[in-house]
Amino acid sequence: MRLTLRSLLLFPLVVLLVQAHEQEWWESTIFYQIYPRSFKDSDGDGIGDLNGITSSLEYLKELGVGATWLSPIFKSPMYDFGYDISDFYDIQDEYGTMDDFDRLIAKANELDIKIVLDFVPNHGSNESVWFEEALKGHEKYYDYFVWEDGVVDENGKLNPPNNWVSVFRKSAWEYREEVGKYYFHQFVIGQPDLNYRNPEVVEEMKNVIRFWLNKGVAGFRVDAIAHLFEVDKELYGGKYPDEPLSGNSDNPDDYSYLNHIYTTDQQETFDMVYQWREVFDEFSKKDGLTRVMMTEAYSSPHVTMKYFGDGEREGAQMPFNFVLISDVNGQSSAQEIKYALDKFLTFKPIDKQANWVAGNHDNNRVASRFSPELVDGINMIVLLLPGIAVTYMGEEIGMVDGYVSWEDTVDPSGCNTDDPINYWTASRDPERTPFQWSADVNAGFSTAPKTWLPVADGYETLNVEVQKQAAKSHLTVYKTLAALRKEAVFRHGRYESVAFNSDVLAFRRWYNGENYVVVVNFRNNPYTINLEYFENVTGHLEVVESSVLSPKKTGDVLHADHVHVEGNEAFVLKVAN
Ligand SMILES: *[C@@H]1O[C@H](CO)[C@@H](O)[C@H](O)[C@H]1NC(C)=O
Ligand SMILES: *[C@@H]1O[C@H](CO)[C@@H](O)[C@H](O)[C@H]1NC(C)=O
Ligand SMILES: [Ca+2]
Ligand SMILES: [Ca+2]
Repeated sequence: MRLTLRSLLLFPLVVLLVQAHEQEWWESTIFYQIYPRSFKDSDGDGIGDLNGITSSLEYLKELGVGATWLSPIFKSPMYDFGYDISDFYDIQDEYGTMDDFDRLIAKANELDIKIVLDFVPNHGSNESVWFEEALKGHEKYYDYFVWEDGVVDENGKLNPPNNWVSVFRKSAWEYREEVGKYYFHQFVIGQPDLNYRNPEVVEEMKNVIRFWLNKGVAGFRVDAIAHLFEVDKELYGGKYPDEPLSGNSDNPDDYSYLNHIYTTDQQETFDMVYQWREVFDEFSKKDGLTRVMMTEAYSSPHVTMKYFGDGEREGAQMPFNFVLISDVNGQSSAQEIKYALDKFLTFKPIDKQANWVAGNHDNNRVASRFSPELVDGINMIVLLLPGIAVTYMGEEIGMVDGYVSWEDTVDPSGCNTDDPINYWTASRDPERTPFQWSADVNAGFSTAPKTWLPVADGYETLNVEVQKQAAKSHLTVYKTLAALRKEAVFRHGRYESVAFNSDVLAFRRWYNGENYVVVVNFRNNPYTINLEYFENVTGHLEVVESSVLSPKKTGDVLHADHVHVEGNEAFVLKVAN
């Protein structure tokens, strides 16, 4: 029997109806991250906006994506491009109006695409009403922030309260004459930390969650969660203690200079996540739709797993699994990649779902961190491993990091290096360049004379339109994978993997007699491998999909005992039996 893709797609549906347990919407979908500033500009000011997103939702539907999470769209002076929120209950003008937002939700509902927003609980903005009122001595709002007295040295000079350093370098304390105190900011100066030891802050931020859930959002991605609580200074005589030196840097301005034992991963943070989950569940109980929480923390597996819950209380459904970003890159061997992939699966609670994230607005793009040839291979891993897939916009077409000159650099993480030569190692602008829709001016992103960040070189050939028309492209491969992962074998099937050598990784998914093998070669060396290593993988294997440069075509038949793998090739095989 010659298996066609169509029969592959239809047959397991029958099995699914008979055997599979119900999965909720979020368990089997792809979450597509949109960085709104760079996705689609509807009014020609060079900045992406809500109407741009609304008009592009059909594209997400075509991709096979069921949910999108949007980086912040709230009112902000933009010192950290929207992660410094001055009004948590309103939309930033340049992104649109509340009516635009309501239209976005309506259109998304029509297309059955869930909208997830970014919740930025750790800090507000120094240009918010809350902070302005605090500076005026309004007690309620003064207590919304974290204040501390400075330390006067022997020369009579006022210094910050302690050695704490901002993630974006230099002291995490900023003096305000109005109140004669320093406020604490884990990120930029414009992002004063909120004081979670104040119950009014806790309630206010729960109200923020309620406000947007009431507007119809399906959940939140929670920003910078590890930084939520600082140590309780009452345990240290009422003064925040210095953090110990890490030995990893000689420069006291560097974040890596200290071990952040008092400003990250505090126990109270997990409790707050569980409290937020209770708020989510208030809504789920009302209408039966589960609201999803994803938490952003680049932590050890032990710490990451605490976000799921503590066995009694539930937390986030998706503590982000960043191994493909933080543990491996284009230099990694197949063994190291296997080790990284196994990590989350090994540590996660047995009844929870894994999730896979290979890119986001804070990290270099897959094509740049690995290589352009590996884009399809990484997408196969993200979309076909057990668990939830997360795709950063542009990874489906293999966008590369854009070149952004020092003069054009706007990301505070780049600017704060004060280093016109090496700024690019810290800047996040390269992965935030405008989405590449077409070969038109500004890659079809905007009609403006100048866009907020320059469009990446090469967009004339690397864009959605070109890849849609191509017989085979990253985009067509991605769509096949997105369809494939809807099958029972990828939703419910078991998983095993092996590094055949330092370059080639293969994994198998199987369920109810269905049997698939995915092979990724991370180097430009060809091999012949024997896939009979895997139990029940024998005889004929049919090619279901292969990477763009692969000579293998869908429908080609291979023999399990000698499968030739080209350099940098990746493919999905189905055991034909
Ligand atoms: C807020 O902080 C930013 C730095 O992040 C600074 O440039 C700006 O002047 C501050 N605004 C006020 C009103 O203090
Ligand atoms: C191999 O196939 C047999 C027969 O279909 C099945 O009973 C067994 O569970 C399979 N084993 C694995 C590891 O897939
Ligand atoms: Ca715009
Ligand atoms: Ca904090």
